[in-house]
Amino acid sequence: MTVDERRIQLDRLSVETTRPDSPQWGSDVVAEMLRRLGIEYIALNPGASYRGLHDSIVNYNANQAPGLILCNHEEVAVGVAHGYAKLRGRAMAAAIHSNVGLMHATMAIFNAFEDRQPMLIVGGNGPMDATLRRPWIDWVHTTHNQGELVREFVKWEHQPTSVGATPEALLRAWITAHVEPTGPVYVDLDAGLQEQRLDADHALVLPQPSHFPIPRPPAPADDQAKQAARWLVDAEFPVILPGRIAQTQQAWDDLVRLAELLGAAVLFERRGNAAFPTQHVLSQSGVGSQAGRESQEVLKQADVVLALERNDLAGTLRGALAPSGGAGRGGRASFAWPKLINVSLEPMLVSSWVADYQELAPAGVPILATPHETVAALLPEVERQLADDPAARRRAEQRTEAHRQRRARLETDWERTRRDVWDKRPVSITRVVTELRSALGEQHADAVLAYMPTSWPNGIWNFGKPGSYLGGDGGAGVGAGPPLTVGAALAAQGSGRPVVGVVGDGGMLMTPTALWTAAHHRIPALLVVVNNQSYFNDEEHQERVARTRGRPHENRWVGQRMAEPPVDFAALARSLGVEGFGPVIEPDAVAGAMVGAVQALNEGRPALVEVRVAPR
Ligand SMILES: Cc1ncc(C[n+]2csc(CCOP(=O)(O)OP(=O)(O)O)c2C)c(N)n1
Ligand SMILES: [Mg+2]
Repeated sequence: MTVDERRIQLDRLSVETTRPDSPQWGSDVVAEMLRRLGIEYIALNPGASYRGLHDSIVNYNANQAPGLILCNHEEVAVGVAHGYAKLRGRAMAAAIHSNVGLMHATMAIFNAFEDRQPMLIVGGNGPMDATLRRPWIDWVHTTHNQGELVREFVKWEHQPTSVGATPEALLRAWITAHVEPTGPVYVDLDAGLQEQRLDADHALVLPQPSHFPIPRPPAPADDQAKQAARWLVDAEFPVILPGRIAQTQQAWDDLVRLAELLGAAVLFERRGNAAFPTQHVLSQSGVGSQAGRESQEVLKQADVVLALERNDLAGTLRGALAPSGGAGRGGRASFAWPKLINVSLEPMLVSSWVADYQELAPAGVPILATPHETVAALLPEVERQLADDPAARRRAEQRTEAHRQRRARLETDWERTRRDVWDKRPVSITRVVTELRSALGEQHADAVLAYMPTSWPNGIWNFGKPGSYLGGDGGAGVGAGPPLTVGAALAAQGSGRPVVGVVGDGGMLMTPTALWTAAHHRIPALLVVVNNQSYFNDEEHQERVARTRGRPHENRWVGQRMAEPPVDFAALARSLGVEGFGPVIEPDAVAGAMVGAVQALNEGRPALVEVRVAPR
């Protein structure tokens, strides 16, 4: 039995409802629009501010298309929608209760915004008509300009002021979420309007979404594609930096072809999704913790860099090329930049609030288009120019040979590291990932890695097809891992692809109830907790500060360690209805736990494995 033979379970109604011919209440109109938009699921934590909509989803739409996915915290609900979008490339919805729910949701909305993932968030508010309010509670849960709470990190927020204006608001929100760069949008629904009875004689005409196709982003300009191709073909040492790229087979194959034509080094980055086979000879860094150093060696040689929606391009180059290694104290060190071709739609989403735009990169060819369309446009140009240039073809072949040799050296290093830590106690993360991979067997090739913890080994887990790694959480908000994994598993339904998230103990403790959602709806997600019993990332910060100040770094664990009392994650999982394995303490016991967990997954059940690991 494989994962795709089981179906995710939605709550089944106790009493069947008969759907009326047309919407009868304000919120029926919203439910009808959600259906017309083809939204599959709506993650929620309930609340009276949208009780009207809740009734319409259940008793008007019969809890189908979209179906409710019940979450125990709004951060989880939005995180699930985020994970779903990362794999599906399309939004689902989240329903969020008034101001209080929205406050819980903010962390996850920020992550989704920073990760440029589409999502439709519907919220409740009011009643805005004070005469309709219940005493006290409706007053504290009424906020004026509620969307201001998230305005700085959604693409659009709006509160329609009549039932008639609501369908277009929802349609505009949906379109806005899906126009590149994609992102979350928030539509706030006045409880008074949701609960307004509609006039039977004045039926609303609802828009047909198919009449409003999503506008496409601009195509790369011809002159820029030609110029970029010229630079790449003429280069001595071109380097490709993929980032967030459409996860289609076409985009994947095109990038492989471009890199092979050029004999260009390709450098992976964990914040971007899998876009190029990490086992390819041209893949010149690992995917793990050493990847930064390996990439820097390569970047030192680059004379032309092609960046494809790469997060923090300037910072990446500064880290490799500036004398101080990047981090400055006022005044930046200068260095010689390579020729930069920067393909990015980010200039269309510059924020006045968060400095996510990073340092400006001096790109001689800045291309405002999607990476996949740009690569598709570059291919015929590069082919044509190479056909006329035998010297350039020879250089590409020589580079490919040099890359092959370096790649073999990297693989030997990775293998040595793996052997060195294999039997270590506490268990190494390298061992955990290797055993997980082995337990997946042939399924590994199809696996979706939905989340990667702070530490990750090189050369063990290859990303070999679109969707094999979904990239970072966007905003580095700890706690994203569990809901992202569950959301990706929801999106993977029917694909036969096993979905795995490997998360830290600190992250797991922030959003453990994502497990209950997985159990309740039978969403087969596998969470592996690499438990170092600490917020270890921050122990490292405290150690550095103490050393800089000449103070005892041995105290770095104070206010960081979580060993007393030890958290039993397998028991936590079981209490939430998920099969729990562990805590695994002995290196030789890791394999058995992984095999058990993968079996549960293949039988359609979510599972969690806790392994007590060495900090790094
Ligand atoms: C919401 C949020 N709170 C705090 C932080 C600061 N922070 C960054 S990493 C980290 C530790 C995370 O612990 P864990 O998930 O166990 O990973 P480890 O560092 O131990 O590998 C913390 C607290 C953050 N990035 N986001
Ligand atoms: Mg930890």
